[in-house]
Amino acid sequence: MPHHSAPFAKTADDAHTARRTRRSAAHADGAFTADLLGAFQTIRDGISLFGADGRLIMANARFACLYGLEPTLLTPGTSFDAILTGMAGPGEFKAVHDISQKVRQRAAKSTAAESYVLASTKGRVVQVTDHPLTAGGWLTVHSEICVAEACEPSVPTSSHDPLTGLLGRDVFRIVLDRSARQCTVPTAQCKVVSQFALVSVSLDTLGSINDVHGSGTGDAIMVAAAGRITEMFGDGTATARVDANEFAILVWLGSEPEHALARIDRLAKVLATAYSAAGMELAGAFSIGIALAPMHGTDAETLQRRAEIARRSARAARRTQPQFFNALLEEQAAQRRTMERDLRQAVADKAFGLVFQPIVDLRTGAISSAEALFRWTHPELGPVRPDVAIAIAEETGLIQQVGEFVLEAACRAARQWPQSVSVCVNVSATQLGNPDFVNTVLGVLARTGVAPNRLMLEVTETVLLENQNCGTVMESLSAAGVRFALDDFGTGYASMHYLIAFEFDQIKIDRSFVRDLPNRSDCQAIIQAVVGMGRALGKEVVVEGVETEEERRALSGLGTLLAQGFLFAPGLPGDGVGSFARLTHAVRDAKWRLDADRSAVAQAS
Ligand code: G
Ligand code: G
Ligand code: MN
Repeated sequence: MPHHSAPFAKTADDAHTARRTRRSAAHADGAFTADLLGAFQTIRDGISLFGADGRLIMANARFACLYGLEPTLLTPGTSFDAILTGMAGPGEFKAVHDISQKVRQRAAKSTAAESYVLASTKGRVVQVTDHPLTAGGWLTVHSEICVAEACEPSVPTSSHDPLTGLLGRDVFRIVLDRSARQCTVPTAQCKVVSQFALVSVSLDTLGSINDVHGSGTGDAIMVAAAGRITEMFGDGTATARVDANEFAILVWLGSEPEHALARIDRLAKVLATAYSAAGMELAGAFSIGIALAPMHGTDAETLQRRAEIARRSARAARRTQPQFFNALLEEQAAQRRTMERDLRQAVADKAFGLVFQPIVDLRTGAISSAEALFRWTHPELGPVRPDVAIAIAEETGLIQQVGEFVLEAACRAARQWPQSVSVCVNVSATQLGNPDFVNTVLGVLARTGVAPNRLMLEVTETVLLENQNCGTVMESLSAAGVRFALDDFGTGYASMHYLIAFEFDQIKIDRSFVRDLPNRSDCQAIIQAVVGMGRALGKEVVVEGVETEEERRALSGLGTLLAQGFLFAPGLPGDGVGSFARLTHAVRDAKWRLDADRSAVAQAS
């Protein structure tokens, strides 16, 4: 037992006290021990005190009662092993043997208190906290967190989640509460800090797994994931299922925090490997967030909130590696809450705008259609990125209203344009998955008097992937004459399957293929192939993100007919008097260059 420099040994008096404590613990001398034991008997928690030799110095009656131990085992001098055997027996705390090794190691090395959780097969859950002693040995506090039968109304009776067998939400909250209270912030008097990590894990694709493969498959994956968590953190670590698709793990960092954190990293990899369920190999998308105590919080609520903020940020960035909490994330989360609140008001006030970006026919320079792009300027935060605003609208259930606003405003603008020019509107997963969307679209078309074939709905592959109802909604709308574009083609799965499974009229090649196009023979080859495929399938092909004259010229050589990008025009106001003239005016320069190009070719030949 290494003697860490006791923070008490400062004055002669302190040194004397420390020496005396050491001597008392070591010798367990009669009167002093009896006094302590008397005091211990009045405490609600079980208390046990072991010496450096691994033998019992004293334990209170509550300790014996919690684990159903024979009273004879409480005799001073009983070995730790004998008591563990007793615990595994009548009280049925089977896991105790797994942790005994760890307890000894901790007692030998650690200077900080650490907790773990023991559960009996009868449903009793005990949170155990070891306090290593300066003199060697350890004092342990055993707090009952859940009882088999409700003898106290304040204690939850259902300790475990019935599906996964992990701890349930209420019990976990109590464990977290106690642990948070016990992890101390270092002060001048006490440098000993018990640190732990609260790990929040969610299976983000549980909903879609349930929808596609049935909830039995979703359950099977949750059970398998819980098994992988237990395998990695089975030794008394509190592991819980806290929501339908959410796990929580409380990991004590002890004297070697980097080991514990590496274990969490490994868990991320382990969870991400495929699951065999319903005769298939299925992957699950997990997100993991970590808040550290006491660094990120010293109460359960703060720690839970911050671990969740970290997890959501991992989710938003589609990171599979654990994300630690940091202050910037909290600021972003606060901004998001502000936006959520104010988006509601903006919906009520219809305080949004649209801009329209022309799609140009490269042969003539004429505008063939224009894409409506959503714009929202927050009163304090300024312009909000449309993908962020749309994501918030989806989460808050405001997407139907926002979507209808966009459709209506886009069609109202298109009514003022030439009949030959279509209007393109982006639609999100939640919109297209809702069967009511068919009537929303048809209603808007009827109200604005725009012909259905002048409306082109832009859909990304992710939308199709995340939603199973899309097919039927698209079929109904196609039957009514509405057209569809496959947006951002090439960035997702570039699945040829979608091109035949759904009725797309147009393919929009993502702008990433256009960057530096004149020097990229690989991108040229891809664009040429997609253009050829579009021609063969009878689908229009649009190249997005054309920014330079060189890119345009390279594209013309690849047989591309339609293009969109800042070279022609950015998004522009497209509504009101003279709106179309404004769009035409913007692309006039491009048209002029096109004509110049053509006459140069004529002169050369
Ligand atoms: O215009 P900007 O580049 O900032 O748009 C960023 C993203 O937001 C683009 O991917 C675009 O498809 C999306 N977006 C813009 N307007 C809308 C809209 O009205 N509905 C949906 N679902 N997405 C939009
Ligand atoms: O994902 P979607 O294709 O719907 O995205 C459209 C977005 O692309 C619009 O918000 C628009 O602002 C942006 N965009 C349009 N043209 C260009 C361009 O030439 N370069 C870049 N970087 N972005 C563009
Ligand atoms: Mn688009």
